[in-house]
Amino acid sequence: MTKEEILRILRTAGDYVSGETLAETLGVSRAAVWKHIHTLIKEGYGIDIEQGRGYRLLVVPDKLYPSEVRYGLQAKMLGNKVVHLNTTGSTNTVARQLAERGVEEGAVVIAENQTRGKGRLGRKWLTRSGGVWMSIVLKPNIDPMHASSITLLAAVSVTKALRGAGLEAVIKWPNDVLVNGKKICGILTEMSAETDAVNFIILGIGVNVNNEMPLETATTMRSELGRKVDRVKFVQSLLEILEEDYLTFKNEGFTPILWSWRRYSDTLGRQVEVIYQDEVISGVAQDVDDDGSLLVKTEDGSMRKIVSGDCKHLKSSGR
Ligand code: BT5
Repeated sequence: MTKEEILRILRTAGDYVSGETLAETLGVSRAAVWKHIHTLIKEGYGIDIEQGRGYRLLVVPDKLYPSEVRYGLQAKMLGNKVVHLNTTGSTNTVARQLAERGVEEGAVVIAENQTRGKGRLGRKWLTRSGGVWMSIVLKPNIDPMHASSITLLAAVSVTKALRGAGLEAVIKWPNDVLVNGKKICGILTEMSAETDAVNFIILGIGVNVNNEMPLETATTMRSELGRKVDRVKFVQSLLEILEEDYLTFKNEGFTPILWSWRRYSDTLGRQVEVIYQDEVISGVAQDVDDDGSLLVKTEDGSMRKIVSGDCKHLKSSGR
């Protein structure tokens, strides 16, 4: 895309580049170059225009534009296409529409804000600008019964990315990532499947980054680190880690992911209370099974396998 190309040239040059050079390099007219420059300025890029010298990039906006996310991104498959929206209902819904129209695996939908952010089981996900709200289209060749592996995998990748940014992130089964006991990230995987095959999975990830978050149970990267975070760098590192974990999953299966999950888990070894289909199951969280189910040892000594549910940590694991 010419606009992205212009940005790439201006970034690499770090100096003025004439309209003529841009036009020649890209094989378009100078008027077309000017049109793209105008759009970039409208999008918030600070570009100095000097007669006789050309254009110089001075300021990049704090937006998760495809041209930012894809610039220097090491992931090959994830982010091969990035759709950016200033505001939308839910990025999961947009990603689903793209997947239904046959978009390639790895497409990412990112919004600066959502008006109807979705949590699990019809719950709401609070969205404020300054966070990372994105959905990724995946097409794993797995049994639909094993789709929840993707949720656990994503929790591992987000935890690694947060740790890379300097935060002591841990996982609460099944899909929450916590820092200092507060939720910093939620994951919502939605699936389209036949009886024995997955058509696609929409992996929705919400991370509180620089945004405000009024919930007492929630925290943000900014408030934990005491400084603003470079969202583009964070998204890039997340996509790169996620791609690596996803390839491991495809090549070696779920076992290595599960070991990482166990290492980062704050749930295992704890006294928990899990709400599962109108039933409250209390006991000690013993392990996760190879389909991502939680194994809870109840007071009468029996072991319960919980496929999905809401988990409350009761006592410290002492870990
Ligand atoms: C989740 O649901 O944690 C899944 C959240 C997925 C959000 C992403 S954002 C991009 C993509 N597009 C979407 O529309 N969704 C995905 P659940 O486990 O049901 O947790 C929901 C609960 O978390 C709520 O009931 C609140 O208690 C709490 N919550 C809501 N917003 C939050 C936030 N921003 N940060 C932390 N906790 C939040």
